[in-house]
Parts: sequence; structure tokens; C-alpha cells
Amino acid sequence: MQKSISECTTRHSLKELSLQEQHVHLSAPLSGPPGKVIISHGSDFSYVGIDAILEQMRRKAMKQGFELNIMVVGQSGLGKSTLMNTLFKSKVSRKSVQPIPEERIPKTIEIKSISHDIEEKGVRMKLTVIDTPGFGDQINNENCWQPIMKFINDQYEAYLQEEININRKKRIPDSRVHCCIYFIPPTGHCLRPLDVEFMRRLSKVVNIVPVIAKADTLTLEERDYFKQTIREELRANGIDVYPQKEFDEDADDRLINDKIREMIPFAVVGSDQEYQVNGKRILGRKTKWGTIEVENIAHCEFAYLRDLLIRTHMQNIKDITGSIHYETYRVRRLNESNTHFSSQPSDHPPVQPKANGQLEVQPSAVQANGVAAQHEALSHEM
Ligand SMILES: Nc1nc2c(ncn2[C@@H]2O[C@H](COP(=O)(O)OP(=O)(O)O)[C@@H](O)[C@H]2O)c(=O)[nH]1
Ligand SMILES: [Mg+2]
Repeated sequence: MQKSISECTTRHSLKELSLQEQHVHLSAPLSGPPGKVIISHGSDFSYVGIDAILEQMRRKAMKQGFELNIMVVGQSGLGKSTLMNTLFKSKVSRKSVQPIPEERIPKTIEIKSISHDIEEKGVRMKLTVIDTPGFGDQINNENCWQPIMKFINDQYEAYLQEEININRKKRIPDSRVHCCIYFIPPTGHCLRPLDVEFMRRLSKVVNIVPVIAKADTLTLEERDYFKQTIREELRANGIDVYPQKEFDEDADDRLINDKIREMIPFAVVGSDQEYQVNGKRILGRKTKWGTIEVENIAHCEFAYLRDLLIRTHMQNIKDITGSIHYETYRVRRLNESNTHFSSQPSDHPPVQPKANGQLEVQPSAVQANGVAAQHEALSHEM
């Protein structure tokens, strides 16, 4: 599903269409109520009807629905669950429960996925939030990024196994993490070594969107200073967060994404409480000195984050996951298979990645779960 939607909605294809439209003389435009295409050709046989493809795509996309998998990472209590609830104005993520005493310092990071079907104006979306409670909560946080890296790679591996199966599903279930929201504590100083280490490693395998958590605890000056410091530190450490400069497709992209890059990390405030302000119901945090409206851009940058994830860049986030991050994993994985098999050529001929990027599966190589099942998941780390 992802491929067909992404192919259909790339700017290139739209541009090509509009170019062609200029050459096609339309004797009668498309008309009729939305959702129904009535094409009247009149007597002009030069009308081909290429423009109707947009309607076909729309109907197909509506039928299939959309899927987005968001992972949230950060220390307990930084407002991850609250922000996810704010994002979709529904209880998509469970609030932290007070841990029972013996569980106060968990030994491992437990990763939980919660899926919700959301519908708005007839468009269906399956949102999966992957919560990583306890990240960085231990006294020794060395290598605490590892379980998260493993989880991300496991999802790539599951997808790869489905792809190389001879009898593959019409729609491969996509559990790949499309975006990882990384919560930076609102210290106002600089990134901690843990933050740098996590983002440096993980930005190579997943789209990272850093946010400053609980930004209502900073003054405007502190917030601006902190944002600037973080941007400088990301640059100094060679950390490429989403939207990555090298994946801008054209000058239009660059223009839009440069504006986003200047605003990163978003200083967010979350709340799932509704209040009445000036006769309107708003999501906010009520304090003694007033109510912070989380969706008001004069108060915080939550709305920018939401727009990026859902309204403007959702398809691009998924495209980059598929064509860059997953692709890197896939190529590496299959190369490893090749190396492995070429050293033991007699038993299992390998899966061959062809120059055009497609897989050529040697039937004898495919076992119950595909050839690559014989290997441990590799660390997809450059
Ligand atoms: N001041 C402030 N508090 C917040 C914000 N978001 C969440 N909280 C509060 O912080 C506490 C922990 O939030 P929670 O979402 O459970 O954090 P999690 O452990 O990261 O999932 C709760 O009491 C929230 O009400 C925020 O943006 N600002
Ligand atoms: Mg939580």
C-alpha cells in the first residue's frame, strides 16, 4: 500500500500530470459531485482523461486508509503520553501509572505499541504509538539506546521477510517506525551526552523529530536560547534530524524544509484537558496565572509539530522510511546474506538484489520463512 500511495502522490507525478494537461485540450471539464467522476467528452477526441487519475488515486487512498507509526522516546514524566493524547485529541496512549515500588527502576526498557483507528471526514487512519517507558531512567544509561535500535531493526526485518516470501501478502503489514519523537528535558542548558548519543545513532536508521518537552517551564528567552543551542549542537555532532537536508527533492522542498529546520526542535506543551476560554473549548493547561492553549502558536509550538507529522509531511516521512532507512537496512541485510552464502555455496543459493533494486529470489533458497530467516537481526548501524 505504501508504495502505491507514495508513487501516486509524489510531486513529480503531479508535475508531469500538469504538464500533460497543458497539451490536452479539455472540451469539457470534470464535473459532478465529489467522489463521482462524470467525464463528458463532447465531440473533441483529443481529450484523453489523464486528469481523472487524481480522482482514481483519491478513491484508492480513501479505500485503503493511511497508516502511521510514531515512536516516542524520552525519560519518564517528560509528557510523552500526554503529548500523544494531545496530538490526536483522543486517548491514544495510556498515561504513566505510578510504578509499584519494586518496579521503580526497571531492568529493561519495555516497548509497548498501541494502535488506534481514527476517522476524520471519511478518511481513515491507523495510528500506532510506540511508547518506550523508562528510557534513560537508569543510573547507568550507557547503551540504553540499544533496545530501541533493536526494535526498529526488528520491524525492518519483519517487513523484509514478508517481501522476500514467494507467496507474499497483497499488502505487507507495515510495522516499521516512520518517525521517532525524541523528548529533550527542558533544562535550558544544552543537550546531555545521552541525548547526543541517542540521536547520533538513531538518526541513521529512523526519522528523528526532536522536541523540547514541557516547554511551559521555560521563559521565552530561555526557550529561544535553548532551541538555538540544540540546533548548534546537532550540527556540531553531525546529527541529521528530520527533515534531512540531503533528501530535499527540489528547490520547493528546500524552501519549505529550511523553514522547519530553523524551528527545530519544537518547544511543545501537551494536555488532554479541555477548558472553556472566551467561549471556545480548547486543550490547555490551567495555571494560577492563566491557561496555556496547547494549539495556540502564540503559546507553544505543538501545532507546528502536528502539522509536520500529519498535515504536511506524513507521506514524505513514510517515503523516507521506505526509500532510505528501510532500503539501507535491506541492501545491507541482503549483502550479508550473499556473503554468508557465497562462503557456503552448496546448500542455499542467495537472494540476489538486482541492479534495478528488485529482488530475484532463487526458489531453492526460500525456506518456510524466507532465506534471511537463518540470520540473527543485524545491527543496522553505520
Ligand atoms: N508542565 C507540563 N506538564 C506536563 C506537560 N505534559 C505532561 N505534563 C505532566 O507531566 C506528567 C507526566 O506526563 P506523562 O505524559 O505521563 O509523561 P510520560 O511518562 O513521558 O509519558 C503528568 O502529570 C502530566 O500532566 C507539559 O507540556 N507541561
Ligand atoms: Mg508514558
